[in-house]
Amino acid sequence: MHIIHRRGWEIPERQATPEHLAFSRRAFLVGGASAMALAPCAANAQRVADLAKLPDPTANLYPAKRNPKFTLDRPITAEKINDNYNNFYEFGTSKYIAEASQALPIRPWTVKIDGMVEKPQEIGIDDLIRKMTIEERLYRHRCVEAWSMAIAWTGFPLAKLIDFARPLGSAKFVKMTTFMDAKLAPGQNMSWFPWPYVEGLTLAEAGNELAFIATGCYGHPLDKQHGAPLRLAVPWKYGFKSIKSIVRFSFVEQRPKGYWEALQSSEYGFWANVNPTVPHPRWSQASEELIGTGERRPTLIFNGYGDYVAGLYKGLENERLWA
Ligand SMILES: Nc1nc2c(c(=O)[nH]1)N[C@H]1C(S)=C(S)[C@@H](COP(=O)(O)O)O[C@H]1N2
Ligand SMILES: [Mo]
Repeated sequence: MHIIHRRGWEIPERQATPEHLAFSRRAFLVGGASAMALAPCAANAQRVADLAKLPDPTANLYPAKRNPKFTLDRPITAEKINDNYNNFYEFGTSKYIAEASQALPIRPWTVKIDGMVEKPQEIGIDDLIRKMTIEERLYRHRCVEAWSMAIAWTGFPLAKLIDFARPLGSAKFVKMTTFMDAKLAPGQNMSWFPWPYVEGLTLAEAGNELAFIATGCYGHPLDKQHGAPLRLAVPWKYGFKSIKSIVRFSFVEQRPKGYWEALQSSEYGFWANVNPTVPHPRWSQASEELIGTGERRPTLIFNGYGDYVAGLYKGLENERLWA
């Protein structure tokens, strides 16, 4: 049966509203026993830590120099807590997918760059990382479920990857896609979810200096549960925009439909910007719980990053900009 394992840092049920809950009944009816098999099991933190220590060909690049421009208004979330509280539906709908996600092989890992580009190409992750200069940045992360963390990411600006991709003038959006392998990722057998996970940004958003490709966190290569070997970090948007374990960047003319938008467009749209005054249809977005400390804080518009990004949305007042 579905057993809830709660630890000290977890948010009480009444405050945590899973992104997918509207589907749980349908999921139950469609998925039956297989959905039950995905019920959370307690992550074995030690085993996860040991697996994460396997050699990584880019390990000598870490820790990278911290970029002092990106500061926090709160302490960094303890790594142990962050490592054991994740959203990664490919490995199940609970927060305890850390152990299951270790099944993902992250080498070799090929990134495909295609669509409206001068020349479509494929590049191995280690070649890609070594073409970039990686740096550390401290970013806030605000999940649409009203919890937040503060993370030391390492990586490079998405703008650098776009320079490398050389998109054509006709490209308007970058569409990113996660790996697809239902044999490795049991969540991908849940056929009512729109696999593979996809997210998109306008090229203006993607070129903003905050849009970051994380290849590491907490001073070492990325852990699998965080979306190794490369994931997006767009801290002014709700967490679901920050797609994990990316295998493809496509430059396209049409606005891509993201995973959550495809699942439930009445709750999740394309822009997904953070705004405390616009509630999610099923709960308030006014405040957030800091995972690890239990502190509750008011949520800030654009998650506090308005100075960087508010200008991107001028003239789009008729769009649904907020989750
Ligand atoms: N491929 C993929 N990317 C994903 C998700 C997912 O389920 N699959 N979940 C998103 C959501 S809802 C959040 S809040 C963040 C969580 O990132 P974290 O586990 O590193 O905190 O990842 C985002 N990226
Ligand atoms: Mo999220």
